[in-house]
Amino acid sequence: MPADRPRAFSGIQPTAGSFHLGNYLGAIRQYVALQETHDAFYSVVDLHAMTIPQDPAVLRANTRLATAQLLAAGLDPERCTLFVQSHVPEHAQLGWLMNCLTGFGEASRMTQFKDKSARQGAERTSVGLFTYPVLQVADILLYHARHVPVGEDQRQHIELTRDLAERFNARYGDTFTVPDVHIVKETGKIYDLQDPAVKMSKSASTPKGIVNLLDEPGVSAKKIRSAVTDTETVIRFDPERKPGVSNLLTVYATLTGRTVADLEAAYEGKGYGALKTDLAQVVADWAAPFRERAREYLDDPETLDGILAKGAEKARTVAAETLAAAYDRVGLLPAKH
Ligand code: AQP
Repeated sequence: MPADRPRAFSGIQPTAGSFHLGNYLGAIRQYVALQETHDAFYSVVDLHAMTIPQDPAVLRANTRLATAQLLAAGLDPERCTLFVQSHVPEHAQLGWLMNCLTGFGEASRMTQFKDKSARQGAERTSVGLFTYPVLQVADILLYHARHVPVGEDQRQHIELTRDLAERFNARYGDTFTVPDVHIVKETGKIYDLQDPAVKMSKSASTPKGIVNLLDEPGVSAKKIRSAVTDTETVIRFDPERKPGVSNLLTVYATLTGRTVADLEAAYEGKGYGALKTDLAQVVADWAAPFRERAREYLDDPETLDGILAKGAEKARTVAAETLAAAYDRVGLLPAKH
């Protein structure tokens, strides 16, 4: 990988039996694109997954499952560095330094934490969930990432990353790269099929509102056909007035490479039923080879683990150097070996 390429970093949690369309269109598609232009590091962030209770066997299985899906979606271990977060202990180590640099009030303003903790109640919310954005800061800064491909829901966390990088640099001298968020406007927020006012989300959506990439085609088709639209009949992109139809058009356009204008013209005079039936087919056609490739990786855990071992080794080389510099800057006495 040429050294003059800018770095990219992003992480994705192994917290479900499948990624959903929001994860794919909002984030993973961008991971695949950036591996061509960037020195890209992508992590299955299992430490983040632990911010909510996990069954150990399920977490282990989901970590392989997440990796298999990333590869199936087009990540190429020859073009990017793919690894599991807990295999690189520097993440937790730099996370501690970042915790000590973050204000309590600052962390309390993270809207994702506020939403999730309000849903769960304070007693069931872990301190880990509270500090998770700070660990995410460490994830990004360890690799001197210039660009961080994420969905819109992560924008505030990348802002926090920028603030902490600047604060550290101002206090201790230039150490970290201040990253830019990389959000694709059209797909940065894919909406729940049943409630197009909110994002598609594994923890908040009802099963009918979320399209899982590994679902059987019949299951996804049924969900798409029962997507909430509006009382008009015109197929027009208008996120304000027609959020449901606009969301379907976004998914359709992105998966096929057609423009929204082209789709509007093609469906002129046709009803929502036709749009939904065709979109169900588009999703099924995309998902069939994806599921097949993911299955092949899952059937070969040795290859999968080998890819992760190589990825962790590459990631550690970079992470260890950054952590050592940060430790030195803040005045931690180096251990003598
Ligand atoms: N609906 C979405 N539209 C666009 N992008 C999305 N992402 C998530 N939902 C959407 C992006 O997917 C990446 C991985 O996210 P994560 O592993 O942190 O999972 P998440 O954000 O926790 O995903 P969920 O489904 O939304 O989970 P919950 O319900 O737990 O919050 C991120 O880049 C994210 O922006």
